[in-house]
Amino acid sequence: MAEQKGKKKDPKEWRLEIDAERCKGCGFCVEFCPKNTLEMSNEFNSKGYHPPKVAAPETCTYCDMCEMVCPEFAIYAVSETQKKETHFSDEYLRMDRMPHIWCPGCGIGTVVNCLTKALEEADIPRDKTQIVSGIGCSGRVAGYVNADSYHTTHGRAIPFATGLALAAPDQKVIVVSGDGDLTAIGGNHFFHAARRNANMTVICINNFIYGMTGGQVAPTTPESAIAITTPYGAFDKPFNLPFIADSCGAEFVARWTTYHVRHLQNAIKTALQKDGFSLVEAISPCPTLYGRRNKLGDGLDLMKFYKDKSVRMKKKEHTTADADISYQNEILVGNFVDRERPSLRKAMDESLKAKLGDKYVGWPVPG
Ligand SMILES: Cc1ncc(C[n+]2csc(CCOP(=O)(O)OP(=O)(O)O)c2C)c(N)n1
Ligand code: SF4
Ligand code: SF4
Repeated sequence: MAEQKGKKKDPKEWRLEIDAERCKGCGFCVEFCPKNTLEMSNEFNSKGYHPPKVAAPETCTYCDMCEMVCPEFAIYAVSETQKKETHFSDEYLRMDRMPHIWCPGCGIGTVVNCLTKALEEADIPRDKTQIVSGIGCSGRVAGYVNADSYHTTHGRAIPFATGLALAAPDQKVIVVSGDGDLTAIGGNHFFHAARRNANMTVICINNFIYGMTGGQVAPTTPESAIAITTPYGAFDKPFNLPFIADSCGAEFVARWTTYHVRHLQNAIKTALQKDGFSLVEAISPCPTLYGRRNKLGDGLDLMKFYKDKSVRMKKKEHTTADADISYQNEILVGNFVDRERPSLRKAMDESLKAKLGDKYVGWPVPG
């Protein structure tokens, strides 16, 4: 990928490529193109979806918005002079496993784009990247990333990642998992990893529901939302994940939605540059089990909702305590916390070195 970073792209050198067979017709690219370059075609691909088409190529500024937002990695800019022939995520993913399992209009693929772009921009090579996931639709991310990746047991991504980060300090350990996996069965681990400032970046894909198992209520389901286990509406107060991570002492805490692809990518990049515990919550559509059951429309409708209802955090006005989410109300987004404190590994090394002196053998272990 020899493309020059940060330079405005010359439209004469670039064109858009659409892989119609990869497309599941979600319409994200058409809706979120700032230049109205794209429109949905009337053609069907072999799976029965309508892919987009480039209706007005002369309007395209090659801003990459469509490439970032497309959860199927199906639309991308190419340039012979800039030697870019594939989607930017191709390098980081096991493309032989595509199409992925995620439903049309699911936001998980969009979060994956933000992660791969952040890895590229943070200059973290694939052989220094460790991806750990738990179980769930979001938990399947580990299987698609073309790096060392681990699909662990339900709720146990964080303890697995803690061991990995302590044993291999030269690696960047990244947990990508769902809100149910991380904060219900895995909740205890989540608090303690933040408290201990364990060396990892956690990306929590929060779709407000247990997706993979059929739409049961989760600790993040907003009050009154319908889930299969709360047919008259959820009645528990949901977790405010940024507030929990902040209170436990995380070094970096952010929340964005899959509509905010640039901010999400930048937040992940900042998180990756932290040594200790960082949390990026990515609010993401689950049209199949949250959207449909609550009659909120498809993935595109949920994305439009994020666009309309997201409120940027203002440092002077808001803290993470204001980041509660209630049903169909405003969603506070932003980079909430950025602080420095010794990571788990540093604290452990310093404490043991002070107690044991030369008897303490740190990493790398000689021989
Ligand atoms: C010990 C155990 N309990 C329950 C399950 C069933 N299970 C698998 S995924 C899942 C929920 C996943 O929800 P979430 O983490 O929100 O991810 P999503 O599917 O929404 O991305 C559950 C309950 C399991 N696999 N193992
Ligand atoms: S690159 Fe940007 S301007 Fe061009 S079609 Fe995609 S979103 Fe629109
Ligand atoms: S069930 Fe929901 S979270 Fe799972 S792939 Fe489908 S839309 Fe995505």
